[in-house]
Amino acid sequence: MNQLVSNAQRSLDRTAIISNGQDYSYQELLDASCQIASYLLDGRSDLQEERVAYMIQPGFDYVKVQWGIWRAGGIAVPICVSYPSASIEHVLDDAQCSTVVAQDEFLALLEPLVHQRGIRLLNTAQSAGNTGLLPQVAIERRAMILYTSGTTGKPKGVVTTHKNIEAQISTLVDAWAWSPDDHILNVLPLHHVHGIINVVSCALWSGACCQFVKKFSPETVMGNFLKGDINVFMAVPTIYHQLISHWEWLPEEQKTKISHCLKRFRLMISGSAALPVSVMNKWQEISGQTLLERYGMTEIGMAISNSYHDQRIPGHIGLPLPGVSIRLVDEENHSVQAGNSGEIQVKGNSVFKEYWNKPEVTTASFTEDGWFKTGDIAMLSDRGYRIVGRNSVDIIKSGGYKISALEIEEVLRTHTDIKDCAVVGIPDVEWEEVICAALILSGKTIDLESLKLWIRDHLPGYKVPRQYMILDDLPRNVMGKVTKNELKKLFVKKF
Ligand code: MCA
Ligand code: AMP
Repeated sequence: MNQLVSNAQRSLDRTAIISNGQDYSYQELLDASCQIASYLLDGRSDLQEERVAYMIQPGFDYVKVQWGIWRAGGIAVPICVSYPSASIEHVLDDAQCSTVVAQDEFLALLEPLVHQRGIRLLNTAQSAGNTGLLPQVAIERRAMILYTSGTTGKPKGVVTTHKNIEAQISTLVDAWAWSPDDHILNVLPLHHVHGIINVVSCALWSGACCQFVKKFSPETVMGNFLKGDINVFMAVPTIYHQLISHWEWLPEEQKTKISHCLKRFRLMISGSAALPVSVMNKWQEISGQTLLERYGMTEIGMAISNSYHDQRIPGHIGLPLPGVSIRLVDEENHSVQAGNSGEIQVKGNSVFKEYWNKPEVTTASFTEDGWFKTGDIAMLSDRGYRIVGRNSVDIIKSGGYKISALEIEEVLRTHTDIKDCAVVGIPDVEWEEVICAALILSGKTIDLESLKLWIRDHLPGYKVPRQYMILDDLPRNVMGKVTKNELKKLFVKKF
């Protein structure tokens, strides 16, 4: 049986989730997810790894559907709630989904898409009353597909099994000393590992309470902290940056109240992007909390973490988590000596099974002896691992999201006024990188305001370029390849 479900049976009366101002016990979560599972099965005995997509705001409904899919033997495919139609279509087609479960607010957007494809559309509100026998799902079976950007154009589906997910969760529960008395606030989107595994699943595995806000804002977060129940928080560096800016504008009395309340937290964690030392230090001043920085990736869950019990080193990501093997290698795949930089490669039960329907890409992402190649470059010293860069200039990190420059370029090139383009990320203290697009026009002019609206129909907001530059030609090397580092310099100079 799914370990999350069997753990929940030990905490039936405890509060599992708080969302929309309502408390839900573990018993209610088990009952509701059983009803969803039966509703999905509709008389069958097992979904046999059918892909079930779901578009649901963070909260109780999200978790009951995720657990319902797992309990029915399906593969859970979360869809980002801010995706435009084009991005949703990619997920539905690539994962070959048989069913979509959605809240009322998304039905109008989804109806034409599922209709064209003959996909079953279910409404979360209609599942009540169904219960039946649920299948035994072996832990080697596939459980989830998350879409992640890479160095190929469109996002790829990362498949994890129940066994991978259980390894990812249990390692963190031990390493970060989760307990049933914990109460965490989730502000993260639930189509990525950070929110799904580190926040929601670790809390529910531990019999703790997970509280949701629909969307992050510093005011909502601080307001919830001040109620005094929350004692664990996890976020990306951009969020800590925004919380700091908000705190700095508050009246002195309010600042003191918030700082006092933050000092009582058991644990605050930062990840998904490099935590600037200035943000770590400022947060320490405000909250008395030394942020625990850790490193992970959709394909591997969390791999490297600063210590819960010992010193946390600024600018460093720590040491491998228990059960995770790490090596740093040079371009010929030879291990590098301490003090030299190399690509991080990972092995362990938390490493994903495959990219959905992409056997060649899966094979190419592992070495012959089974190490997963992350594309991140790090260095090891007696202070732990430190990230020093990335293999590819085409991977951009902004707001904690991993974004493919190539995916944005492919979309821009379909615009009638654009002949060619190149997308880069330039450094920024709040967002880590800001997405910038250089355009070569097919005609004389382009209306940038209407381009910005047009692109929002094709990509979610977090993948939309923030700065544009019109050029006669892109900087290129003698081979004709665009020199993105030169382009970055042009943007840095201009903005
Ligand atoms: C939004 N804005 C931006 C960006 N996004 N500006 C520059 N770069 C961006 N990427 C601007 C908008 O233009 C707008 O400005 C203003 O910010 C607010 O926009 P909004 O869309 O409301 O932003 P937000 O919703 O407040 O988002 C900020 C956020 C969000 C909360 C930091 O990006 C977020 O939830 N990030 C977390 C992503 C995450 O969970 N990543 C984990 C994946 P204006 O008003 O002027 O238009 S990585 C992972 O899972 C691995 C395993 C790991 O290691 O964790
Ligand atoms: P994603 O594929 O969206 O899961 O993003 C994973 C990527 O985020 C990694 O490959 C790293 O490049 C980056 N990342 C995650 N945690 C950290 C961290 N603590 N410091 C620097 N980069 C990080």
